[in-house]
Amino acid sequence: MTATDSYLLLRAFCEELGRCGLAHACTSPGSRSTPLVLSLVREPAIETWSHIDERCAGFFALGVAKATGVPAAVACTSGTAAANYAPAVIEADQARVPLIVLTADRPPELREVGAGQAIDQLKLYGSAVRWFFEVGVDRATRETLRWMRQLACRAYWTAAGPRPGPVHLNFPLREPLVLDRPLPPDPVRSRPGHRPWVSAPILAPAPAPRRELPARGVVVAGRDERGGDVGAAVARFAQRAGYPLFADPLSGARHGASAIATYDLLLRSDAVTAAAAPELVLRVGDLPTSKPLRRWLRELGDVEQIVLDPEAAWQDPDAVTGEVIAADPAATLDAWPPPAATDPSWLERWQAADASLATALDAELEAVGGLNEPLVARRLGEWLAPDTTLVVASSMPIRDVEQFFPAGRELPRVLSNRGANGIDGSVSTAFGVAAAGSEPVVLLIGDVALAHDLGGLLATRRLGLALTVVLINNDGGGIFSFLPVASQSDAFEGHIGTPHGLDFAHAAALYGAEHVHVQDPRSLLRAVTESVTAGVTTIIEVRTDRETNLALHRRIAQVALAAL
Ligand SMILES: Cc1ncc(C[n+]2csc(CCOP(=O)(O)OP(=O)(O)O)c2C)c(N)n1
Ligand SMILES: [Mg+2]
Repeated sequence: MTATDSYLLLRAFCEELGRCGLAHACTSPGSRSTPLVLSLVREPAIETWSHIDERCAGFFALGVAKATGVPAAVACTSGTAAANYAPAVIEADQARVPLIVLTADRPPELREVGAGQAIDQLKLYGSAVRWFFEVGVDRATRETLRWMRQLACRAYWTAAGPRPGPVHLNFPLREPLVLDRPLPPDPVRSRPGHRPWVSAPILAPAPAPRRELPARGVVVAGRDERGGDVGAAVARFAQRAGYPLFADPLSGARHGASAIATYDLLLRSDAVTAAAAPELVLRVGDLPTSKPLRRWLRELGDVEQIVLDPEAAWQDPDAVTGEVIAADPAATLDAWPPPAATDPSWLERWQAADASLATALDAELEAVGGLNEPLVARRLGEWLAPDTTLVVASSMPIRDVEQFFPAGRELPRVLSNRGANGIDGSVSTAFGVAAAGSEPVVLLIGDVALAHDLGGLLATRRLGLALTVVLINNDGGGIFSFLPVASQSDAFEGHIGTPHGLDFAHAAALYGAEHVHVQDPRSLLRAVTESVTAGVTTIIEVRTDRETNLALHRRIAQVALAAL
């Protein structure tokens, strides 16, 4: 294997990735990966994004793939560099996001003999990948070049579906790692008309057979980030069927007359749940985060619960689902005839409760004055234009968005790493979303999550990307104040709450971003608008207090119950 062999094979490989539809790849610096990285950079169909930190690169590619629905690639050198992709690979697996991981490795003669930067990279990500392949060291012949083209297509189509996810190809590469002569033309001609060597398009699963619907059903819609027509179809169906719709903002279905935005608060009321038992629950997408919703589903007893999932994923921690329908959700819902016998009072009761709760909620949040965590989530839902993408970090931000976001057709697109619920990589994911399109991207994030992925901010200076970061800084993990561990005062603050006292203005300065403190809704709106219109990365910091936030959430729940 000479450098010419490596580069001939990798050029064919990258060309095929581009022909399949891959448009973005993240690279990280290193020596062993040189042929891989240079081949990606030299492929005209692929835009490359350079990252120093492979963990950031992994999450950035995840953001690109989420935003576009198309596989994105990452390429790095051997050793711990490859291990740094693990969190993003795991998230991609659980959230079903297509990712192509390309790691450079030492050739066989340099493994397990004390050579530098050599670790066991075979099946490094375990069962988190849809496919692992050790590429091997080969001469570039007509046969191996054809095979390389096929390999690229197989990696692409395996990542793309039918159940999207990560694939890992490990490339042993031998020195010399750079060319000392011009690369000859490929003896194998690529397919005419820019077609890939192999096409294996994912066909939508067939719509499921229809069946009779009861008068009183409920639709639950969870995370579906693929940007297709599922959310709109869910909202249409719920309206046609006269069913209340509990749609998490990540579902794209939180609109229409059936949408019950306050379901998280509503379902805490025993009075409501006792008086309004459904005959059927139809679920689409992942299970929403809301604990009251999950408890309600668990306690419904014999009520029939059906899950519509194109890949028949088992999303049912409480073992309440009676049927999983592996079908195209949008086509199935659109074809489903409404119930023969309807009961208009069923939906009306939910709508009335939702309306009175929304009024009580707004009154309570206004009465507090200034800014607080629920209000930030609610106002972002009202203010952000529908062409904006809101990336929401795990912990309280995603919970507040689910609980306090309004319902409406004009909501921004909402994305969040809820496959494995990590607080890692949020900044990088948001920059990846920004890289994939030209529309504004806003990130709602807590201080611990921001501290975790501060390095992700490097994308603004090095890659020229803009992100509006709305930072809820309660100096620690506010979520833990809600949990029983908060009573363990000997270790709580030091090891769970983890206040850090960081002044994020320094981080902004280091990475060439703007930083501003805001304390009232008007300044928040102004700062967000300015950052979005100017296309300047800005950390807009809202200071809150963990104890006050806990008390506010409890009060809101009480006020809500009283309003019912
Ligand atoms: C990678 C990772 N490490 C640890 C956790 C556990 N965890 C969940 S929430 C949280 C605290 C997050 O704090 P912050 O981002 O400030 O949000 P807040 O809770 O204050 O809303 C932690 C450490 C996790 N989910 N992911
Ligand atoms: Mg916090």
